[in-house]
Amino acid sequence: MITRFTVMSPEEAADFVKNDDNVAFSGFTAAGCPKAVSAAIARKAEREHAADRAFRIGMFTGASTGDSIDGTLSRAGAVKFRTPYQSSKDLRQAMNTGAAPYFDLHLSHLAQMIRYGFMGKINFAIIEAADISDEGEIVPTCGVGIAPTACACAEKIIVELNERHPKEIRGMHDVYTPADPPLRREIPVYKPDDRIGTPYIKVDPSKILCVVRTNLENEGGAFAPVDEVTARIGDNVADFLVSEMSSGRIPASFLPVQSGVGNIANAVLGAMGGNAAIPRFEVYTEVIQDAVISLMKEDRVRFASGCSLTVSNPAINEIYGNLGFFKDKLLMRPQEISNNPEVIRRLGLITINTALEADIFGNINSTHVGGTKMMNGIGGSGDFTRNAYLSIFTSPSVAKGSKISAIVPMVSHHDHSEHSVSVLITEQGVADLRGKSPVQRAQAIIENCVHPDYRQLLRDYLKLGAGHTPHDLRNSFAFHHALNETGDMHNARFI
Ligand code: 0RQ
Repeated sequence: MITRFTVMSPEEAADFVKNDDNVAFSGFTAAGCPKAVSAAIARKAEREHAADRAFRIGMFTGASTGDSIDGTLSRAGAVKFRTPYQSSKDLRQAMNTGAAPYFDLHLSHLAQMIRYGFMGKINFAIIEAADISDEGEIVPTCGVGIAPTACACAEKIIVELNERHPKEIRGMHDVYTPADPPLRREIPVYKPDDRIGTPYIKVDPSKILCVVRTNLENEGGAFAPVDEVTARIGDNVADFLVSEMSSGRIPASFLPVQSGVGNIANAVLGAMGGNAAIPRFEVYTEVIQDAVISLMKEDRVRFASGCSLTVSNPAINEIYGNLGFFKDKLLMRPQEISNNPEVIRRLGLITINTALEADIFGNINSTHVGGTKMMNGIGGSGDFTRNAYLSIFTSPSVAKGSKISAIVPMVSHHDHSEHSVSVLITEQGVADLRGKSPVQRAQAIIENCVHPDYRQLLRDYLKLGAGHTPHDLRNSFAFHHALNETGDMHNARFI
């Protein structure tokens, strides 16, 4: 029950936010994000612009958001600055025309960068809550993100109290903020289900400007059904992991799994769960998706620690309707803990992320189409890949009706280097890159992962260069030139 805080409408709360302010939002993906106040800020921006007054804000989030943050504010032309990850069509367009400056960074870094003062002042934290006490204990909803640091560093806090989320989810979050250097100690997570913090974000109640009551459902979308390509990728990952267990390179008790976001990631987890040779496993990840919930019900996943419950609305309703079953199996942490390199290395994670483009030597582009246009951002893929026990990248071998080969001579943008990538898996097969020289890696990738349409072209490319990593710089981007000039990488020719 709220007794202490002033209740306001979204419009009244939004009115505190002024041109040029910096605002930090709770949540991670659309899960846990506020919706009403951000949409009201966008309407305020439209009114200000109509009156010929400037109105743009700096935006800090956990990861991507729902349409009520990135969609409404970018369509209103109200983005002064945005970090660290997004997946909105409208914001993407604004970023790629320069209308919305975007800083893409590893998700585990953002909260500490804010605390270090690297990112400037935060004027407002806008936090979606399932509950709030007079003492300033805020229970987040389905995603934590940077909310603890946002609350600690912001001058003022606006709380969106969303009645769709039951107060009884208190206990599903573990809020812990490491001390900053030189005082930082180890983060004492030794098992995925270790709890090290509080089940709420503790804030100074005097910083809470107001509470906005809402009853809005999550904005997350549904997943595409598994198709032939994603099913084959999933099976290839599961079969590879089984062979690693048989050879003793993964312990018989298995290791915790991190899996990226999207349809491929969902299909991979489904295939792992369906493979009887893989024992019941644990998940230590950032985004807990629908497949994890299904596998929990089938007793194939024992426990999942993440930063958000990025699940469809039927799945979230099922969790809330059956808290007795799910509450001790799901835990949400701030992203600087879910994605923490120290913890990832200690737990020995098997990490599975999706590439936009890979090159024959094992370098990965996760972010830029054609080397120039930002798709989403690096997200947590770098946090996990660089520190994994076993880092796997998956991708369909071709895109856009096979006019694009996902595997090219040289990546057009570089997010994950050959030094961090252990295994590449497409629907064609598996390239195990561990312990191989660049030429050996290229041979494994071309023969096992590349679509048959593009294999000969890439074999020919490999013969052109010399040196340890035999690139031929006149021809490294022949695939991309062919796509730009003819609309089809099949037309790539080497000079
Ligand atoms: O286009 O949307 O028009 O159909 O890219 O590709 O194959 O559907 O795969 O949705 O999993 O996205 C890397 C972007 C993959 C994502 C990326 C086109 C393709 C399609 C999407 P359409 P798919 P996904 C956890 C970890 C970085 C962050 C990360 C991502 C669209 O996984 O953002 O890993 N990763 N975070 O047709 C041009 C190519 C292409 C291409 C595919 N080579 N060139 N277009 N496409 N390959 C999550 C968080 O951190 C929160």
